[in-house]
Amino acid sequence: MSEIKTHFRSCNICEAMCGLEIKTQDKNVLSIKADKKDPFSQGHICPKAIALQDFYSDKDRLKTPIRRTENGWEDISWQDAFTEITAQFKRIQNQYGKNSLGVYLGNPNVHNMGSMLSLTPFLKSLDTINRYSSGSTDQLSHHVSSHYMFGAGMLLPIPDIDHTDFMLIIGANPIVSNGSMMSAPNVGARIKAIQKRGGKVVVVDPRRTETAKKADEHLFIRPEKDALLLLGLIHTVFENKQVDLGVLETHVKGLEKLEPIIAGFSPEVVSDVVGIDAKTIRRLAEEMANANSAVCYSRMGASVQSFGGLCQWLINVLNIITGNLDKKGGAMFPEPAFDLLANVKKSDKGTYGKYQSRVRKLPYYNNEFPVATLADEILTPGEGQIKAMITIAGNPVLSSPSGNKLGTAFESLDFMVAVDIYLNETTQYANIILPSTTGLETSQYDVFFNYCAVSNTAKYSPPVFNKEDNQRADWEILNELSARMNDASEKNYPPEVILNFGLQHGPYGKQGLSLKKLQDNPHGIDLGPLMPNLLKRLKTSDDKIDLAPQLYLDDLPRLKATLEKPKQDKEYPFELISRRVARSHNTWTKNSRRLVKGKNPCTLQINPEDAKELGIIDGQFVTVRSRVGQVEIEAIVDNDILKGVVTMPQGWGHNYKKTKLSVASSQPGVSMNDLTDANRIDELTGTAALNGTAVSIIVT
Ligand SMILES: Nc1nc2c(c(=O)[nH]1)N[C@H]1C(S)=C(S)[C@@H](COP(=O)(O)OP(=O)(O)OC[C@H]3O[C@@H](n4cnc5c(=O)[nH]c(N)nc54)[C@H](O)[C@@H]3O)O[C@H]1N2
Ligand SMILES: Nc1nc2c(c(=O)[nH]1)N[C@H]1C(S)=C(S)[C@@H](COP(=O)(O)OP(=O)(O)OC[C@H]3O[C@@H](n4cnc5c(=O)[nH]c(N)nc54)[C@H](O)[C@@H]3O)O[C@H]1N2
Ligand code: SF4
Ligand SMILES: [Mo]
Repeated sequence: MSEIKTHFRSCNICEAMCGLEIKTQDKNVLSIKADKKDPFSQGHICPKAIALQDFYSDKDRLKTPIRRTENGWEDISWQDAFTEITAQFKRIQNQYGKNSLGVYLGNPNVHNMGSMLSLTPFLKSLDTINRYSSGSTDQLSHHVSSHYMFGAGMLLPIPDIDHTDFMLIIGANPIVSNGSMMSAPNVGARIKAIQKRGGKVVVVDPRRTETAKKADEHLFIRPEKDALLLLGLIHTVFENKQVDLGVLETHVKGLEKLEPIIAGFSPEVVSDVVGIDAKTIRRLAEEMANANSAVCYSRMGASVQSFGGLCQWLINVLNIITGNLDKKGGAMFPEPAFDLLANVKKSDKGTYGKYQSRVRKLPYYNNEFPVATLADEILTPGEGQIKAMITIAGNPVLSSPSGNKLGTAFESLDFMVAVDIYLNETTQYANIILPSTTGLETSQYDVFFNYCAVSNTAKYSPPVFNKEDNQRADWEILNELSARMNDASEKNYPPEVILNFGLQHGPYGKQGLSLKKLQDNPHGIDLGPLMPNLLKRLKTSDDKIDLAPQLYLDDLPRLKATLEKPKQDKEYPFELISRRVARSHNTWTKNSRRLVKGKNPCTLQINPEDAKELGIIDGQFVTVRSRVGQVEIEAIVDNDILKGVVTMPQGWGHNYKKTKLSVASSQPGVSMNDLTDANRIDELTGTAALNGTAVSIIVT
């Protein structure tokens, strides 16, 4: 036995980036605990962190490339795998055109420094416009509003939760999710601190969530009505003559366009449809406008629904007109040490709206098409049809709308590759799977989520365990594929080289920040609280913040139409929304026995009045049916969910026979994305409308 070693690193499962203290001996993990000296997480971790050990030692995890044959999967060498993949991609692109190759990037890419720093040249080497990612089931509408209002999709306004006096949380459950587009370990303590300093937290959600229970006030809202609520709030601020742009006064344009358009959305007009009375909407607007500092913050419930684009715009508008943008305690802009905006030019329109998708004419934002139309692009014949795919760290068969149908589409491809750690619901359709190192075997600096962080810090984590000779990191796989697609002998730079260059040339480079400095400070370095900085960082060509970009104004009639009293949908009378649970992360963590032990949380929550009307008792199995599919699931009768709404967790459905997930498949649950409809999208941004699916409940 050799000596016991202590390692410090950031957890890279979710965006909270918690500092971990990991003790190892030889190839074994002895313990994973919170690193109390991490300046960002200050001793917080959640139950998922210990699963890093389980992923490391998971016997189901793939370690060598495998190829699907008529007799099942066989091991192949890395060389043979790379040779076959590039030959097939080139053959298909020669025969059917460059865009016949599609690529889907999943969420773990964003939590992986190597991938983040290798993807741009890799995607270029594929030379296809057919790019897709989990972004269009997630935060896309945030980037779109940042792009149109501030000039760059990565200028993301983040709630200054540690200094605010009033926090309005719409459609987010950070106590469980640990914050999203708000990297903030220990949200519970931060909410308590708001209350302790005399502030107030209000949660707006169709479910009385774990976060709502810690807040000062919870307001039930009907699904997908948040944009109307926001207009009611903005209307009130105008009517009360409380518009106050603060220091941004001379840098804001479009205010005059707002007043006339909000005229039709008074609290009295929207109240019935939203499900919150007009008096409360008025009070909320007043509380926000009167607070010393205030911030409206929203996430999945307000972005991944039919009006996600409008919601993110209106939230920015509300924060701006109450004087809370780029202000302490309001919505602020983190300034990360590795600067992704360094090369973004002012007036750079990027690829926003540059193309439309072939089949459904959906917009191309953030260099990609919406995943809601990926199956159409694979299944619809004609020039530009996708014939080959590569998925990288993604499981869209479980994560995207009508996911099971996307599986059928993958099955019809000429050739498919997956870069992944498991043989799972998506990768089962691949011809070749390239397994990468993961978690404790990788180095990490968070290139993306420092843009969402509630304070500025920097931390580098070397791998805890060296990879085995035959293993490859994601970035090595991507760089090898790029070189071969380009017929080049030179490879891209390794991530550490790019990171070091970026740190030295970034905003803290002059103060001596470098990779070496981070290596010398293994707990991470505190770079200070969020500071007002928008005016020096704005990327709009006229240096103005655009309060009323035309594309949002053009989308308002679609919202206005929903004010007509919605007819009761007799066939599908319930609205299905998603929820997250504490001991799971999206679709891929359920092969950890420690995370899934106990009662399966994949249940349908239904309001007691609805249950009574349908004759459903707690624990009974029911069929949930939507226009596109159906699942059987255990019903839990629960007062925390609004009448007429039902909720189930996202990320389940490990019931496919051809996967290799022995733990996950022993407790499979069902996939809510067999119910969500790829044709339901936010028409403005193309984001999937995963919340608000019309369903019926059938007692079996
Ligand atoms: N109904 C509904 N659907 C949703 C959501 C919802 O709220 N409701 N949420 C959406 C959101 S926010 C997101 S982000 C998406 C996520 O959508 P996806 O990104 O498609 O799904 P993940 O579960 O993150 O899949 C991650 C994949 O990466 C693999 N993997 C894990 N670690 C590594 C690694 O280190 N390297 C490599 N190469 N592979 C790895 C896993 O095995 C898995 O196959 O789901 C979305 N889908
Ligand atoms: N434990 C755990 N943590 C995670 C993840 C995980 O899978 N598990 N996934 C991570 C990822 S990838 C992400 S993107 C984040 C997401 O982080 P969050 O957005 O904070 O998490 P969700 O649970 O999706 O919260 C969405 C909330 O919106 C509500 N909602 C649904 N529809 C509507 C609506 O129409 N209007 C309103 N106002 N509310 C609505 C739901 O009831 C739910 O409470 O979580 C991250 N953290
Ligand atoms: S909150 Fe997120 S980053 Fe922190 S320990 Fe849990 S999974 Fe890891
Ligand atoms: Mo996400």
